[in-house]
Amino acid sequence: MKIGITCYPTYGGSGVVATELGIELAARGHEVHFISYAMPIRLNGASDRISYHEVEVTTYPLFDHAPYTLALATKMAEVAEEESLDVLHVHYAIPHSVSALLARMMAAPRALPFITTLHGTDITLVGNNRSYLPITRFAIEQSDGVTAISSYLRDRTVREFEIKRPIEVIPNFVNCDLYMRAPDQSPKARWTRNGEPLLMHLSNFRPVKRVTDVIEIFALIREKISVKLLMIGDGPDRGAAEYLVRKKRLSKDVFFLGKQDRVQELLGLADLFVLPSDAESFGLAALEAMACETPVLATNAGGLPEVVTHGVDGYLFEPRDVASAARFGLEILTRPDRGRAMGEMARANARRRYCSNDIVPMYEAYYEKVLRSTANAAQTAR
Ligand code: GMT
Repeated sequence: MKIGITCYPTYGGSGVVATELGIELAARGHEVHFISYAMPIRLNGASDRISYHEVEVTTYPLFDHAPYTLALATKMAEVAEEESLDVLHVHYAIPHSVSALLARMMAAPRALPFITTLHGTDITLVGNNRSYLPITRFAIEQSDGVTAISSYLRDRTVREFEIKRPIEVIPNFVNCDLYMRAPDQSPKARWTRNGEPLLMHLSNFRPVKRVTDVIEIFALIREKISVKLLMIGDGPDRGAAEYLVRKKRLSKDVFFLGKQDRVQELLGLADLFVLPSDAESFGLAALEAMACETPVLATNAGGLPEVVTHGVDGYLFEPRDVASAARFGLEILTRPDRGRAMGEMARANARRRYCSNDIVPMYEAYYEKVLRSTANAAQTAR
């Protein structure tokens, strides 16, 4: 198939999923065209079956806000025509599904079906805003196919947006051959001494991630044992987290690494991964850690209980309950045998339920289903 993919190319889970999907689809022989305003992170030079088409947004003094949605729609229609695309697959509903809808109309009478994958904040935060809700609902209903990355997100979308059309759950995935425990644990010595355990957090440091709670949890654990923390990623709340570290006099124990490309090499060194988000439709970073045999301490929020099994491959706690989180964390870190056993279960569960080898064929089958029903509908209309 010839597939056009649009996503936010910046540091966010939906962009990562879209990019990994494109890479996996290309490896399986499909031709993939990324259409976005910047090259997605993790994409550079991935495959010669992947092309990147940049959307240029022209500004004009009259425009307070450059109309990206329109420039994207135009680019989608152009690429579809020039590259004979079979299908467009947009990740994150706003505004991508609206652009795809316009592109489909521009391409007519040529068929250009589009699939929208819902990732989370497009529904739970942004889409729920009154100014976006009606158009998001409209574009979801108009999509030729809609998928959600967890049952939680599917159910919430149907309930809150009163969606009538079917939404298929195709969960996020991880490449289990790439994400695995580092056989050589020596790089850990860059941050730890004398076998100290290492905690890790990875996110885009947006308010919903509660990065200051990571520091609070770490501080409570640090009161009891000698331990270190790596904070990976960047975003609006990094400053608040760094300030809290200084205030709590933990600067020698906490390391902020900023954005990292090869996170699998770091996650495989951790003894515990911490994700205290207020909301999380899936929690891709938790899954990536699990594939690396790292047990997870996460909130009992959104889709996270679909990923982490409490007491088996990690622990779940109520959002903002940092005291319980620290207690669970200490249980793992003070009993390394228990931590290792949970880590092994984490990898086994990630492999069994969320390996790219099993999930990517679900997308292929879904594309084929959508293409078949579009072709049938066109035939009936003739
Ligand atoms: O979490 C974010 O701020 C980024 C956001 C995105 O769309 O880029 O992440 C969402 O999509 C990820 C990939 O499907 C999920 O793993 C995250 O759980 C989801 N974030 C939230 O629901 C807050």
